Amino acid sequence: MIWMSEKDILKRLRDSIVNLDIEGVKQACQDALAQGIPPIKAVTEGMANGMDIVGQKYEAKDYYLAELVMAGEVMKEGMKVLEPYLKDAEVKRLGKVAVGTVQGDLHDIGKNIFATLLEASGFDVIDLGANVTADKFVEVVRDQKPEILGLSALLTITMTELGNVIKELEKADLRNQIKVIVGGAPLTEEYAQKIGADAYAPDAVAGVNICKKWVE
Ligand code: B1M
Repeated sequence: MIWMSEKDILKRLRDSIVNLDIEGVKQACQDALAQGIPPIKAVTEGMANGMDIVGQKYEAKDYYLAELVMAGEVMKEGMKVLEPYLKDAEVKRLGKVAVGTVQGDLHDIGKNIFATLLEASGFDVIDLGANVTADKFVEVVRDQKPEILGLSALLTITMTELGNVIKELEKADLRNQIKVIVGGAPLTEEYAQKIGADAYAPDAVAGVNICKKWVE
């Protein structure tokens, strides 16, 4: 590989997402690893920036749903290259976290990154996927007794579902047994407080740090 600066590789990662270029993203991820760029940086300062641009293009009607779908696939292919390097460490086990994207919401890329980083940090992760009902979250908290529940929502219309899950945990008398952390682009600290979550994570790294503090 021809030597490229970190800035150039991060730009290539971003652009290959924007250009919906699967081969390009895989190659750029491999080049990032070969050049010693931390894989999390390749995600957050490379590919995720591309996703933001895709989102802006979608709003501006330059891109349509097909391109959103494709961008999701391209980012997942990039993640496949990086994931083994995000989770290589043999680390002390820290506890159990159940994670999922709430009902009505199919966005799972940010939630998947959060889950991967949790595993890399030593948590056992129960990944419930996307479009998860409040009943399912309650059932898992009751039966599998994770210490932490991580809820993701990417749409303004599904944000309200976060509060609903917390209410259902209260109704089931389980709320005081678990810490609830919420994340996703439309959320804010204030919103998280309003719905009674224990924490809001602006990004996956911050989320994992909060979880680590809770179990320390
Ligand atoms: Co959609 N989508 N999408 N989409 N999509 C957004 C979210 C949108 C902002 C695009 C836009 O208009 N600019 C917009 C939402 C507007 C709004 O509600 N405010 C939107 C829309 C409108 C829609 C549809 C309604 C489109 C339609 O059908 N007409 C539809 C809804 C489907 C549904 O869910 N019911 C839809 C569908 C899709 C696809 C399925 C095609 C695809 C998702 C594929 C997938 O996830 N498997 C998709 C995509 C790719 C996007 C964008 C472009 C990228 C999302 C993404 O993966 N970002 C997005 C625009 C954007 O976000 N800029 C958009 C990268 C990812 C790393 O970031 O998920 O934010 P993110 O995760 C971050 C943090 O938020 C945080 O950590 C991550 C980084 O460290 N985080 C957590 C997230 N969850 C966390 C949980 C935690 C901790 C941290 O603890 C529990």
